[in-house]
Amino acid sequence: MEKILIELQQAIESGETQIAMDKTKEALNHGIRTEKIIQTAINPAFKDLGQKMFVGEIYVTDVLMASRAAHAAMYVMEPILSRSTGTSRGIVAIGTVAGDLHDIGKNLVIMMLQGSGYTVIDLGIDVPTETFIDAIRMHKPHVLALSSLLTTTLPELDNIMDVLVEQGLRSQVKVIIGGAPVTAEYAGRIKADAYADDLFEATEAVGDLVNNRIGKYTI
Ligand code: B1M
Repeated sequence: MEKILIELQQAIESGETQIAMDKTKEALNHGIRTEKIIQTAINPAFKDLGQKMFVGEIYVTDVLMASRAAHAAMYVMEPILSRSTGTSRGIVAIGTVAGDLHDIGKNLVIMMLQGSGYTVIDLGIDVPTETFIDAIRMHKPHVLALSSLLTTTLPELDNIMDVLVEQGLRSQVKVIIGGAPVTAEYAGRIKADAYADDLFEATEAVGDLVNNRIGKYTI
């Protein structure tokens, strides 16, 4: 079983889309759970790629190929992760902040939220603040979920919080933030309502926010 996950990780890292899809199907057919596939193959693949990218061993194009392969693996898991439970438990508007093109983690969070019964409005990547504001006015989400993967785009989170206050919208929506450089401390500093480290924590936190509960990941 572990061999399939190692092969899946290798296929993602080398950007082999078809093999990534085949290995994901094989893993699921062997009864390996989606959580294990994400934690044991997808996450380590990008940890490794990140390190190689950092030292200049690989290039952005290599990482783009790997991202395509990861999305292909996620596509295979999507029907399971996003299996709806019927009526909506709440509305979540989500996007990656302006200047940031990373969406693999955001897309995993979306699948998990949908699978947990939330209606998700995906605003995409490189989302300008005005688009988040328009989405709040138009869709009246219970939760605004903001993803940032770059230290250079972290200030966008703070900026969005300020604009929410300026526009008189802060009390109408709960805000959760996440992404590799985001910390609970930072979430507290910008007065977000919750912070999550991964898709599982994000889903638990959204449940707490929608139900006005204080939870493990609420601030
Ligand atoms: Co980029 N990149 N990248 N990159 N890239 C990082 C983030 C980096 C750490 C790599 C490195 O140098 N070691 C580094 C950032 C350094 C920093 O800011 N401190 C970096 C850089 C520098 C860059 C460029 C500037 C490179 C360049 O052009 N020279 C450039 C910037 C482009 C831009 O955004 N403007 C760039 C580009 C890219 C690609 C386009 C090639 C590609 C993204 C493709 C895509 O997303 N479609 C890419 C990738 C893939 C990475 C790494 C290797 C992997 C990120 C990833 O997808 N991880 C990354 C290194 C790393 O993280 N180790 C890196 C897998 C994913 C499942 O995890 O996204 O962390 P993650 O999501 C998790 C959690 O963070 C959390 O849950 C998710 C699932 O568990 N989470 C949330 C995420 N959002 C959440 C929201 C929530 C809650 C939880 O609530 C709202």
